[in-house]
Amino acid sequence: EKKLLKYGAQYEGKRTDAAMQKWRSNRFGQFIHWGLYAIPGGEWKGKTYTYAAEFLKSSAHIPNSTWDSLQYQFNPVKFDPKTWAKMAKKMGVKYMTITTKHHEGFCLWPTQYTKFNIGNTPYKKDIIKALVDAYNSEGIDVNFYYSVLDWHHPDWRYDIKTKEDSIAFSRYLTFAQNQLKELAENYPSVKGFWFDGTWDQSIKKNGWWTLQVEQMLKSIRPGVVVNSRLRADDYGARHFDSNGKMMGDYESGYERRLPSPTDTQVIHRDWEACMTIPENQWGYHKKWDISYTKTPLELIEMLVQTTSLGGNFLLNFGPKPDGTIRIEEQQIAEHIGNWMKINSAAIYNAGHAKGWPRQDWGYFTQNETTGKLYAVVFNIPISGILKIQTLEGITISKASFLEKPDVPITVKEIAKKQVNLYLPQQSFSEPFVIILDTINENKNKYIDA
Ligand code: H79
Repeated sequence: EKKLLKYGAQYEGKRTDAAMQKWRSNRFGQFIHWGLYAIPGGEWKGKTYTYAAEFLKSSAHIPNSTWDSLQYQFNPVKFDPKTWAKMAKKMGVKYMTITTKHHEGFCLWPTQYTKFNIGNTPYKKDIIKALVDAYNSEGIDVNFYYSVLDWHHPDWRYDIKTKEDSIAFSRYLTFAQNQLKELAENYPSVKGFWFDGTWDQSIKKNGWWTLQVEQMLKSIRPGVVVNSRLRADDYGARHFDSNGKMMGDYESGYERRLPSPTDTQVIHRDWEACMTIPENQWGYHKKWDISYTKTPLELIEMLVQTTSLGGNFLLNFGPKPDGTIRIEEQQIAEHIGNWMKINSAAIYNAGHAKGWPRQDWGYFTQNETTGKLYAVVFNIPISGILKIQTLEGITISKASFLEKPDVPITVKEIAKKQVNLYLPQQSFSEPFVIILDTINENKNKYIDA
């Protein structure tokens, strides 16, 4: 039965306002994890730690005082925000999400609420402002990642077991709320907030605070988009409230994994998957090869699969302590960008192709405004014949390559709801897009009648 909730979902279904439509049409974003953890880069006292580099403080049991003194070494003298923004633009992302503060508690902006911030490093300058300005100049939206979990702040608690915990943690919640208000007020073009580190009992017991923060951000910046990970309800249910309704504006539970290509649940809501190139490294790790690293074509397929299921794909980069982006990440970005330059029509403002079944050769995406249908092909049969399973009453009138509209593709209906596309004899080195023109006989019949 339905529970009466004070702090549950605030609305049902997808948001339809312009800000949310922009967020959705972006589809491809760049995640950036940058903080003090970039300095040791997964190594401490000559030892390599293979777990996530941004967790080194925890993995190597480094005391606060030692870790916090990294602040006095943070000096990215080669940091040029314009270079980052240009690389992101070329890669084809429409938004970027930056760690304003990760679990370590170090703030990349000169916050007035803790001294543990960029203003008290040799570098001094506001990195968040530099990135917002540079990315916005390239037409890229900027969102703020904020870890509620904070290893530095003395008032952070994992659970509330005593009166003292409760007093300390309420001071912490005020601190975090002040910081978030400061971010929303000082960076007026911010388009979204991406919360993390909200899984502990202390937050689950304070669901009221998560709703208050969401409402505060939306009152300062109307239209701002907030992820489900922030939220907990009256009973400590997270992401989805105790009545099963999603909280926040989009589901953000897909971390280093995607929903299955046949998942029919996710298409009914907005969602985003965040992905690492290595197995599990978000911050910079000196050693690139301690785990499998995904290839550009694998990442492109993830982007397409995500788009085909109506989600956004947020691909992570971990810049070096000197302010540059490692060569391996630059090369991957370049490859993806070359692909996007040709094929992005199948990505931006595209989503789930309504009603179309999953196909062996790849994925359908569909433009959310025009309804135009794109077949993104990853697996070509040796026969050179793409078998398309169509829908009742839908005829494919024409098929053409997005990149080379003049190269003909023969279309033949071979049986009910089965169409063959005959590809030209040529080899392909990259996934490619075919635009399908369709005639909806159902619709025509309806109009005639
Ligand atoms: O910022 C990146 C990582 O550093 C961060 N999230 C991405 C975006 C991250 N923090 N923690 N983790 C990833 C892994 C933590 C997993 C656990 Fe749990 C937290 C295990 C137990 C508590 C969450 C809640 C997963 C299982 C239960």
